[in-house]
Amino acid sequence: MATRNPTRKVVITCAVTGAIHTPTMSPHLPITADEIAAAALGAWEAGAAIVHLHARDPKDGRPDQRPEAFAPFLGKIKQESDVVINITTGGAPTMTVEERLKPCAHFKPEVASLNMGSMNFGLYPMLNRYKEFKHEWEKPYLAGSDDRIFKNTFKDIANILDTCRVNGTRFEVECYDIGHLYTLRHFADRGLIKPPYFIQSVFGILGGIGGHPEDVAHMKRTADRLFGDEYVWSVLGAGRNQMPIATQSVALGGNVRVGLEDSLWIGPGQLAETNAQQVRAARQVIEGLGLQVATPDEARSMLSLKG
Ligand code: KMH
Ligand code: ZN
Repeated sequence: MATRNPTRKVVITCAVTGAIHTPTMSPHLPITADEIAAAALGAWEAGAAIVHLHARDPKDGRPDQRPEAFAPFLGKIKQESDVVINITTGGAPTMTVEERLKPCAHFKPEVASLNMGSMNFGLYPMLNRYKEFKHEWEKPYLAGSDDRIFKNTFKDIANILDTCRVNGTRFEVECYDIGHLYTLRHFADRGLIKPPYFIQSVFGILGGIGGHPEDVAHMKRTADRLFGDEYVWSVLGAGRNQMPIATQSVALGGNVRVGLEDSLWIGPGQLAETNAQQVRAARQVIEGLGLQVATPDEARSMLSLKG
């Protein structure tokens, strides 16, 4: 990956709601289709080239992977913007891979996420921060992560690749640890995924690599060694890691992902009220370093998307 290019554009991805945080944790978490559409459009207006999307059940905010749950906000976002649509195939760690694949198979987006390994995904430490939960499902969902595996076997990964790539969908390759880079190399060597690889390195999930600057540097060094100039690097830092890691990535030649899926915060003890706020904060970092944010079409060309 070329690191010193003063004219390069930086791609901001915004993951607007996800499946990690629950409604009790923030009144600003987008839940309904209208809220998800407004969050995605606000992020695009603020400078995000890509929006990474999950759906939720509007009744209680639980993760919902039915294509019918995605349809209303996808329609609106496509009608009102040219932002790149990225649909999750991770869904929630409680879902089967078959369930997780449905919206990508149905909507054939430009980008889909692809999680590169089975892992522990520790949400249970968050339990202690809340005395009461708004909805019944939240507590067992968080507590259950103590004994739950986010399942992404080699067969699952091949299944997701095969199902989505026939539609021209390309992948946001989510790497939560160094081993996941080697798994990507394996699938690239099998010819199931083609460059440029869009590597989304995930830092600070309990069960994956930490959020220390050395972790970020090690991830990048390893990706450089395995993929040379055939990859586009992006990072996401969970929770309080979000902006420090975004800053490190931009300084090292990378791209950034922000959004309420990854962090509910805009500063210490201060909840982000919108996704756009986090996009603006990332943009400030990028422009502060003398760089520019990529438009959706520039991101399409950098990532060889179908458009
Ligand atoms: N929630 C993130 C840590 C997915 O949707 O496929 C990773 C993610 C997974 O976005
Ligand atoms: Zn996601």
